[in-house]
Amino acid sequence: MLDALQSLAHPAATRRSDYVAPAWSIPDIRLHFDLDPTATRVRATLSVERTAGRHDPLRLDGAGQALLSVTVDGIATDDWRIEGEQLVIPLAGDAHVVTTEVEIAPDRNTQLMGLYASNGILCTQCEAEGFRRITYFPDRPDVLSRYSVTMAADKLRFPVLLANGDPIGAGDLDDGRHWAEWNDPFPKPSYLFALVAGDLAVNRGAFTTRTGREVSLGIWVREADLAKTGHALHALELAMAWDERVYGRDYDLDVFNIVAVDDFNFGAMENKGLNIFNSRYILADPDTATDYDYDAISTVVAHEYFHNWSGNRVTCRDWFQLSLKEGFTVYRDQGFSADQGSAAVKRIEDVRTLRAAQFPEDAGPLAHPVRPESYLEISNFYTATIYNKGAELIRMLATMLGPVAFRAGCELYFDRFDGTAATCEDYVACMEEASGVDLAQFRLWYSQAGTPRVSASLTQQPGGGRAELRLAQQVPATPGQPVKSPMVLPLRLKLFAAASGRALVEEQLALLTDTSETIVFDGLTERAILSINRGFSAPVIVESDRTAEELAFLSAHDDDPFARYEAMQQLMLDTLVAGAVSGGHGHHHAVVTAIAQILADPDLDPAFVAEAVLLPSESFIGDQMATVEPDAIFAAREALRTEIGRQLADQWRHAYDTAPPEPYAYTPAAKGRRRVRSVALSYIAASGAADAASIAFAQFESADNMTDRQGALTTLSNGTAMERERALDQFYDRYAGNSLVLDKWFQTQALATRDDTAAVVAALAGHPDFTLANPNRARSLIGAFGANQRSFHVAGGAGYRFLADQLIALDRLNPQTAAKLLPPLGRWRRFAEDRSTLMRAELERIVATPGLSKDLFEQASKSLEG
Ligand code: B3K
Ligand code: ZN
Repeated sequence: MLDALQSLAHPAATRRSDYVAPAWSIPDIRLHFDLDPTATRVRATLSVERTAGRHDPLRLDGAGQALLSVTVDGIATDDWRIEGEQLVIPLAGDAHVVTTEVEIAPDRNTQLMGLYASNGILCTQCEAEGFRRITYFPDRPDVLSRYSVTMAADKLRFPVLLANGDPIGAGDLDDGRHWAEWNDPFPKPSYLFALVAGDLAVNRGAFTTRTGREVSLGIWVREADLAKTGHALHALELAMAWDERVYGRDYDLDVFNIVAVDDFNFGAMENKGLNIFNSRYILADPDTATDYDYDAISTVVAHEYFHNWSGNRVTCRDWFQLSLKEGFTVYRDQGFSADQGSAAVKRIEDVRTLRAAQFPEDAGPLAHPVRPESYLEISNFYTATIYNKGAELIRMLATMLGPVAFRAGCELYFDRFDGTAATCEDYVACMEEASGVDLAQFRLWYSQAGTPRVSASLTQQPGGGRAELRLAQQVPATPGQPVKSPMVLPLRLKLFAAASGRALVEEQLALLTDTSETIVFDGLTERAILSINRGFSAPVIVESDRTAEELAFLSAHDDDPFARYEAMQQLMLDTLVAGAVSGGHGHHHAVVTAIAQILADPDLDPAFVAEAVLLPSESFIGDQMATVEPDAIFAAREALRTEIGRQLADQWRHAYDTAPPEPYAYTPAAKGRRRVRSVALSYIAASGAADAASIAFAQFESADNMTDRQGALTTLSNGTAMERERALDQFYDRYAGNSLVLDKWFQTQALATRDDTAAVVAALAGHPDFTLANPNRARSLIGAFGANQRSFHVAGGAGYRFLADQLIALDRLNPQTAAKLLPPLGRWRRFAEDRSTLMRAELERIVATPGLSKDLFEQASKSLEG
């Protein structure tokens, strides 16, 4: 008992350097489930084989289950012991058959890891370490086994029984129960195991692979939701074809099933042949899902499908290699989504996500390399660094190697490591071998945390002529990594002529490998303007000395859409930071002019326009400041929004009216028009126009789709007009009982830019529809509030107390989800003392809470130290 308490107080770290290959392999496992929500019996029969030269006993991980029996080679034994979370069985020979029987209670599983119940559906989540909550097994990704699964359940309550692989048989039993058998021929680690039992309806599709395999596709949901599955099914078919075409990867089983459940800790899970999804990434119709939701569904469906190769066929040796599958798969889903619409807008969105989620992580107490060195709880490492920065690493490889060598490297990797558990190093080595490019320095991207800062300064002789570009890099210190080496930074750059706007130096790829380097451009005939890190070719922060006039030029003339967007953002940021620091107006005029130019450019894609005219978020502005001043940032941003709204009042009206409501269609063009309208509406409101609320309310009432309805609701909910309450009430009544849409109702209010948002959020936590038991709902209120910089940091610390109270309560139910919501409190060092003291006190209160999970303990204690 004492041991257990001590280990809770100081959970032990797992270190990458401690990796030891498994002592036993488990070529085959047979599982039998007697399913029942209150008491499920699981019998696991393992064929175990000793690794040559090893003498260890068999160690099986297990947690939260009652062990009923152990047999070895068919004979019951009590020659076993429990050590911590392991069942240890001494075995004399080199090969045995070990059977355990356990009992678990899915309906009491609030962590949503292992086998649990979601609205009457029994389902599983095993990544990373959930399988040990189902049965005793070496729950590590480098033990690959062939799974054969039988299950029995009440036929009325659970008419559909699914597992990984192919269906083998099914039948009735005497007592109102029935059974099914599934077989997965591909050896897989335990984290990819899945099972579902429930009353589900299916939307079926079919896909024929290039090699002629007929694959039956199925999207399984509650009967009432069947009409909302068409978009996901279509996305799946597109993703299957794309992976064949772009990566040469075919699907390998006869069935591919997806099940949607309402209670899910994250987006979705790539279990072999049986993906399980958070219903928000499957269900869509125009009345309930926004364009953003539709896009996210395509992306997540594609992502999980792509894992069939990058993750399942080639898996990870240990969890430190997580980015091997996640970074690569994000890169693959980004490519897929870019191919479905505007690649430029997709790139802008991806960079915005990186800057919103990953840059702050890399600059804060939880910073870690893309391949971490240690963890207390692996669930805490499903981060923006592993996923999004990891994807940027793959993108840099593709940029540096070029498309042909990159594709050859991917094929080499898939072929060489098919059916095995690989490492990030294996991937890089394949890229090196296929391209002949030396990637020694590139490997630092896997081991060094922190976002590199690049300073770029172009000096030129007056009137044109020779120009020198001085580049210097600095990688900041991060927790545990005080000193860094220079990295290789692939920077796409181009020079434009200031007067004529023509290209002075065509785009080139510069590799910055030293701390500082100078690139010389001779014989330039005009004054040059620098366009750098085009396409965001390296995930770095560029600090350049370009003037407002030069940025305005690039925002109007750069031929790389990302660079154009970026110049605009920089211009806005400079203005906003200056405004937040001094209260002044900075370059308001330059920003307004640049926006006017974008609005007047008839050749631009509306979706790009909508992105380009959006101001940087409050938190991103804060990231640029030595000390974050939430109120000053908010004030500066509102002042600029008002100015843009007023000075361009006619243009916004024009943009709003020339894209009049049209019958809903989910096409890139219609999506772009909706996006522009919603931005225009928000600027009309920002201008203080007297009729803004009535325009928004009219849009709210007449909209035939959720994008327009929610756009109007957002505008109203940020304001104080009486239409706000009417719209919120109508929205609530209309969607009562639709939990995904009610999440939007909570989220919109938690993100509102009103003075009373902190109080509104606290009251909403007591709303009858609020529950911490459903992760989507918890995120929609608590997660959104943590992202609302000004309201979360309301003077006096009410926001901090609220978050800490909620996290402590949530931790008792669902540690993984609680830990994910902690980071806003961890940024305390970035704030002035009045706030940082209060934030730290809440972190200390969390750490001191008795019975805290490893998950929340790790995040909170590291946030205090880092
Ligand atoms: N691989 C899963 C994530 C599992 C998270 C576990 N804490 C989904 C995905 O990234 O595709
Ligand atoms: Zn993934």
